Amino acid sequence: MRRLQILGAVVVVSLVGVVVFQEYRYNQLDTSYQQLLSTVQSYFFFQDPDFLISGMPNQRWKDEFWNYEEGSFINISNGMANLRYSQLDGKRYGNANFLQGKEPHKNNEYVSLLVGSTEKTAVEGPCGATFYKDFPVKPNTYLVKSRLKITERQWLSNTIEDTPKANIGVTLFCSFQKRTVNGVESSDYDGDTTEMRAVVIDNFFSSSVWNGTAFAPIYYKHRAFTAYGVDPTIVLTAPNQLFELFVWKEVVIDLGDVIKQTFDLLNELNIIGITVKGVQIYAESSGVLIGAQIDYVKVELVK
Ligand SMILES: [Ca+2]
Repeated sequence: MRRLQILGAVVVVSLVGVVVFQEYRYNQLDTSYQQLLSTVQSYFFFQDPDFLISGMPNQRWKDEFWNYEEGSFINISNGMANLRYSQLDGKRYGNANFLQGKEPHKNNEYVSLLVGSTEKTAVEGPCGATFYKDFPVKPNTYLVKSRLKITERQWLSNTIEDTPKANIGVTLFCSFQKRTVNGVESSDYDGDTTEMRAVVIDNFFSSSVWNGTAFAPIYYKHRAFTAYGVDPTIVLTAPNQLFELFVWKEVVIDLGDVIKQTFDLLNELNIIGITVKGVQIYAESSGVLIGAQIDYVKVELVK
């Protein structure tokens, strides 16, 4: 009997030992995986995230309009980016935006994004930063932070769906890598709009809808085809989005989570990687006048 008890105790101790060892091994694996990732993984960073260089376009940001309408403007002065977009008839969307890097389908590039394994070592690189579905970035380690204020928001007209909307945000323009019968193929990012060549990720710092009498915040999380018709657009609102007028707020976007959600929403397309090649910071609307002042839009890598 006593012998059996001793045997039992030995078995239990051994099992606990195995479990503890496995746990240790996984932690070791996790640590070495993270160490490997920290040397191999490249990240993108913005140039002049604090808007210290005035004038438009300047050496860092390019101003653009999508469907320019009267009363819209873009400028950078005194360390602030100012955006105003007015869409009068509610029949389309448009925006006022700042671009850095490369847009799809255009075969043009303004100022390249910074790319590297840390912000300190990042350099201007035309290739962009690639993220793989099977090698996720740890949550809360790779963030976009923007301090901004809504300076104007005014209903102008109803839209076809009677949902006038206004958004302020940052878009990531990405090429993608896909698994096909021939192996892994990269998308022809510069190609025309006859087929899907990019993944567009819209992250809203603020998204609001006119409900007939007042604006209300909305939280988006879906896939659409809004940007170029052929390219899927992932639409996400920041969890701590800004809604109130005239109030400064720092909005935080977890890029690791955004990239994970992007792969989830593209699941059936066999996309295994995305390469961020360009970014756009914008105020967009349909049937609404929207204005914003942005103090900074920076990328933070917490290691
Ligand atoms: Ca600033």
